[in-house]
Amino acid sequence: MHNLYSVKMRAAQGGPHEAGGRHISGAERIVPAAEVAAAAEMMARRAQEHERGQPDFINIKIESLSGMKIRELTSLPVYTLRAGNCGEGLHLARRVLELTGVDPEAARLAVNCLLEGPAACGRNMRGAVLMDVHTGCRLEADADRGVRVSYMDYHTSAAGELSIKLAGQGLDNEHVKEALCLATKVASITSIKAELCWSDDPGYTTGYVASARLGYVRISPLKEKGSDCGGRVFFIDSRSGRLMETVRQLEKEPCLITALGMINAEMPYQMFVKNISTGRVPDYGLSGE
Ligand code: WAQ
Ligand code: MG
Repeated sequence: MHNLYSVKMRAAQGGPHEAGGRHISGAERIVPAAEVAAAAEMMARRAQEHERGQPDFINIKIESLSGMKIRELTSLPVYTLRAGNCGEGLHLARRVLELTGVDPEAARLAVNCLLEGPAACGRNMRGAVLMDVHTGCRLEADADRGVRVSYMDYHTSAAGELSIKLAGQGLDNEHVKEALCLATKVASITSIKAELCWSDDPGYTTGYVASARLGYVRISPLKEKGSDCGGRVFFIDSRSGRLMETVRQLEKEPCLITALGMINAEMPYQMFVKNISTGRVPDYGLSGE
């Protein structure tokens, strides 16, 4: 795995993001030199066809990763839980966050933060909120931008296999593949205990809670159809004293997914709890279930 390039795209409406433009779309890949041009072309098209609107600013950045150490990861195991409505979905999300060790009050604050729009400017953030796992205090330096996770992708062979496995569950779409990649990188950083996410795309109502202990737990629905509020919260133990290092890893450390975890069929919450308490995942925090 040498001679790899990072290809990134971000698109906005009403000017560049840094000049206050509204975020439309973003994407990134890590590809061999021969695939750089095709990846860039695909991203330009994707930005122009996004359901959030027509961008008037598209930035495509291409960088060589030559000489950089690239971490190889196995994707988190995927679970899917179904809720009767958003309220029930958000309740499930809080329970799963608590199973990962997030303080119940911090879990409540995180859900409210995404419901209200996490950015200080009242819009969605481009990146994620960093929240203390015990106190629910926000730790990110810039509350409008948040922390952007970057430099992650699937190795070509893993990407092909993933599409086939996801298709078996009717899940072979870009939202799932990209979110699983991001969540796998985030969960691999030991100072991060959990993540909560739902999309800002109005048509996409499934969200997830992820952690290294529990896996990638999809919950559907987490928001009403038509709503363009969405975001991500990463829970970090700030007592670890590794805030700056964690942000650097999230933003800069290249990771490639080279192997895949299980893709499970949809299951009821109780079965999920049983599955994780009897599987290879430690039963941390599961007492009383
Ligand atoms: N780093 C940090 N935060 C990000 C990043 C990133 N690279 N990309 C997006 N975000 C934040 C930002 O606040 C967005 O508004 C928000 O997340 C949602 O981004 O299994 O599609 O790309 O069915 O709209 C989850 C469920 C889909 C997938 C998530 O997120 C499934 C999704 P989106
Ligand atoms: Mg989006």
